[in-house]
Amino acid sequence: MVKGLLEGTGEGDGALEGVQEGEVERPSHSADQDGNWQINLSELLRVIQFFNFGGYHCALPGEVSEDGYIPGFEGDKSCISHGSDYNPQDWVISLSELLRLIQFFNMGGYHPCSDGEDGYCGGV
Ligand SMILES: [Ca+2]
Repeated sequence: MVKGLLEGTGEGDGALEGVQEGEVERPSHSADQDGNWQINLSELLRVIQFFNFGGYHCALPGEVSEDGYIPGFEGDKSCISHGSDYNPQDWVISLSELLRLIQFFNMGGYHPCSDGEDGYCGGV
């Protein structure tokens, strides 16, 4: 069965590269709560909140959260991490990670791009 799968996909490495470099439909940024490909002030302030709290964690069922996360490092971390937490992904929003989002805010928008350090590029 494994042999059949390998033969079916042809060159394994090529298939993987295709997925990484192709036009992958990327969902909007976690910080972009209304999904309009723009970071507005309230969305930016939310991530500044995570920054100020020294981390964030997943909101569990029953916990009230506008975006599925709760400020503060201590807590559940079984959900998908926030899009602003990528360098490194450590449940802490560093200053450089925050500045990245401020860049999107200042540029009036962002879009998916494979060249972006976080999978996005600034600008509409
Ligand atoms: Ca981080």
